[in-house]
Amino acid sequence: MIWNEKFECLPLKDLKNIQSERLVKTVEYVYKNSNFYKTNLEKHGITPKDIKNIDDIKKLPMTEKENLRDNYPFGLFSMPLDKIAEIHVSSGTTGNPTVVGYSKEDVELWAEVMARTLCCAGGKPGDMVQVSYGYGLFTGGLGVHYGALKAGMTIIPCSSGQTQRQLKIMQDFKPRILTCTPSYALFMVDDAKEMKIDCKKSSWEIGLFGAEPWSNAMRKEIEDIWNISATDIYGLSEIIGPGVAQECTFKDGLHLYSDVFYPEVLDAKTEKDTKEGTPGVLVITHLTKTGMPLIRYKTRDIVTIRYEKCKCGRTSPRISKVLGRTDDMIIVRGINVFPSQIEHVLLTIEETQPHYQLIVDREEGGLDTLEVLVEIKEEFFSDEVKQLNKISEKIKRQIESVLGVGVKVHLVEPKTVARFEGKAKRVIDKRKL
Ligand code: DLL
Repeated sequence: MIWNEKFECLPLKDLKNIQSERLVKTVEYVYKNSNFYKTNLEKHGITPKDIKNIDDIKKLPMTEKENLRDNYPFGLFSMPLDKIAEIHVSSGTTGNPTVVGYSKEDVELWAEVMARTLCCAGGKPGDMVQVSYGYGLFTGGLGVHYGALKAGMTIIPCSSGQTQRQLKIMQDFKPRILTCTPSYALFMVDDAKEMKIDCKKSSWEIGLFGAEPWSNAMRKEIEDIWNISATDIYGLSEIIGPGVAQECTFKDGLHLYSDVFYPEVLDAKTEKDTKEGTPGVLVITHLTKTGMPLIRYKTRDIVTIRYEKCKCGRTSPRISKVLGRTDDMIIVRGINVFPSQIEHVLLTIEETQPHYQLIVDREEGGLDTLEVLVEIKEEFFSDEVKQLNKISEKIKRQIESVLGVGVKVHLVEPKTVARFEGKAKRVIDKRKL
């Protein structure tokens, strides 16, 4: 089912007209309501009069994650705080996290794009949805929740964790749709076996899996184990959360709702449009948001884009699965982790050197593990296990409180972590993503 046929199947010419109209309005809006954008546009010698149609988007400066961080917490809001309806936070690099503000209309937009998303994956009103993304500052849980409510579905707001309870709910309530990270979909298998559940007989027919990179090989594994149609859902907090792009049942690229989020895929160096099908950085402009609209926001996700109409009838452009990042962010159990956050912690601990390496792996059950190798300073290195354990416990506690994800800390002797003359290779990712 197509939730909003009018907008999802717009003839391309009409789509372009709508994008043009909306871009003109958005630029006028941010110029009037956001000090950040007024200053930034003026700095680039641009006024709203210069923007007459969607092609003029190329005249506008980019917005970067640093702009959000430097204007922490509310500096990018285009609305007084008392008109903001909801705030979400995602992890940033060192220091401040990224804060996102939604107006009431933005929350309504979120529900709309997530209703489109759930139907795009094969859902329909009346379906029961098990929401196993985390509820809270992370956008996953609430995003799916709003969309399911709008689409007239029955919501089971499980949030993440308590796997055996999740599985009992699946058996007893028989939800048709499961939404969680792909690694959690695999992680649940061990518990299911313990509970003597025949995974192939699960009630789930459709899964919306995202928030972290995953491969087609992993899709096949999940589909075989759970007897489910596993689809890819993409989004990021800065744009809206989940609900930016979603695979339809043909699973041939993710439909990006370009009547509300205008995508560009640009060469990382030249910042010119890449050829269709050639990887580049996904840059997105909000066309209708009011709480915190962003102009040409660099997502740092690398994708390809195609504009041909899909067999499902939708005309929105399709992006590929995320192929990589232009920065060093890694995603561990659905949580965004920047190596610099760990470095920052290590610099505050007197017994350690800021020489470290992160080893990411995936256990057989699908759970990601993050191991931190840390060099200890010469003067603190000792043969006393108790002493070393105390230090590694301290490091573990501090890193975990910053990242919000469990880590294993492994102390190593001075001068044993590899040194790099150029760009340090801090992360060894052994997962087959
Ligand atoms: O992960 C929003 C989300 C929730 C998407 C639930 C899908 C499902 P953030 O925490 O801000 O938001 O992280 C955004 O996660 O820039 C990508 O690098 C990565 N990401 C999100 N979806 C996918 C996906 C949510 N399907 C960052 N494949 C993005 C690969 C993904 N990476």
